[in-house]
Amino acid sequence: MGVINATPDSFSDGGKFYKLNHILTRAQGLIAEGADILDIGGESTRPGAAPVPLDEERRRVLPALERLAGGAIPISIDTQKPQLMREAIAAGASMINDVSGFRDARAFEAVADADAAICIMHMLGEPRTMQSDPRYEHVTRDVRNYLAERVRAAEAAGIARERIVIDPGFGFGKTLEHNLQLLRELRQFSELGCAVLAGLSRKSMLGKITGREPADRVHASVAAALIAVQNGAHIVRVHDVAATRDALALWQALQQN
Ligand code: HH2
Repeated sequence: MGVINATPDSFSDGGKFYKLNHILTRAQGLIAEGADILDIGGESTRPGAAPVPLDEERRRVLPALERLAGGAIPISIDTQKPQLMREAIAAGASMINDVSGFRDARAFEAVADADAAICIMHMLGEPRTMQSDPRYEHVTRDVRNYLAERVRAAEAAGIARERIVIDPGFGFGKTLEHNLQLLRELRQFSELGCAVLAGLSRKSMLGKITGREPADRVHASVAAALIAVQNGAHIVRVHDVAATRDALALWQALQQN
């Protein structure tokens, strides 16, 4: 899954792909690099980010979605707003990716009648405060229990399990130790019977380990994606598609021979 941040303030690629023509060029580039899905988001979720009003978020993502939907690959829309979820599905989105785990009481309802996939991610608290002293009893068990409960709630709202992707939410209310433990124990999430998505690309945990800035975290990001796939991830959300594909091609070749 290739990332497109249609935002002026994302931590990872800081406003480079904000304008429609930049988004479309970026999309073409990621498709050429071999992305299987594109994830377009109009609201930065970096720690401390300010919320974006519906109108502004809509203006950032819908024109791009309208141009890209029905094209070479499926489009995912990264949003927490039920109204935008509905509009995105009507405009042809194949997946709704909600970093708040469909926390809004109207969120499951907004997607239930469609056949789009949904990605339920775990986040402790909210972006503004999530990195201030996050605590768990046992991070993998706690996040897994949360996701299991959200999957049950989604099914109760009429969303078939085949449509549901789960994501432990690396960096969302987690310390470096929490993130490392989740990566180490990622396979426990596949046991829930849903596809597992992992987003580690350029995140601050990689900065803490390598001492590098987001744009220079490509090598660590590729390693992280490879480890995630080895540990059972079905989808990896990445900024550097070509490099990740090459690493995964080697892993796949090993599986087949
Ligand atoms: N991470 C980010 C945003 N959306 N969605 C899922 N499912 N999983 C993730 O790990 C995830 C996500 C944050 O990364 P990025 O989009 O690069 O930055 P920003 O939120 O600052 O735009």
